[in-house]
Amino acid sequence: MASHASRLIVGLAVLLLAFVAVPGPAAGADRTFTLYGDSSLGWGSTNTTIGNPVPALSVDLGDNVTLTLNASDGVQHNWFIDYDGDGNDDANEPVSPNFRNEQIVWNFTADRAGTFTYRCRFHPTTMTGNITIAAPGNGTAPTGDALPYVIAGGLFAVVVFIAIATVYMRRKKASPPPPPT
Ligand SMILES: [Cu+2]
Repeated sequence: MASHASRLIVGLAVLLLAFVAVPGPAAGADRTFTLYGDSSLGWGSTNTTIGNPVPALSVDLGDNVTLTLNASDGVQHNWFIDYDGDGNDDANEPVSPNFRNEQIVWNFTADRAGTFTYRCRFHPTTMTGNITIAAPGNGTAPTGDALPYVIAGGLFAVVVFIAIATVYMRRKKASPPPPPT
């Protein structure tokens, strides 16, 4: 029976090591934005604040960006990042499906650093905004994003340590007295 507690301690230790070995959010963070589109007014973060160009979006390189796209003006729209600035959605640019009088949820990976114009392919001059994709190390955002994970990791390590110590102490208390010699 003693090996049961030992195995539990080893298991917790492995769990702790595995967690410590993970260096925070190395892959991109999840970012979400909601946009409302209108062919004559532009984009807005709410359906009463639509303008052109507005609003500006900021993410980090490698982020998984989820957009909730809305339109209710009766015409087709899409959303794309005009990486090369030619006004067209190209094969190597993030391009959403078309949407009309509906809400769609679509995601892409921010795979190029810089500040770009996002547009609608059907209204490329009246529906525009800026998106900044920050490269690692050139801004404060990555540090700010990582901080909660670092704190959570530290707290988790403390909890695991207390759990291991508790199991160990209980095991010692429960041990039968040594057999008479
Ligand atoms: Cu449009």
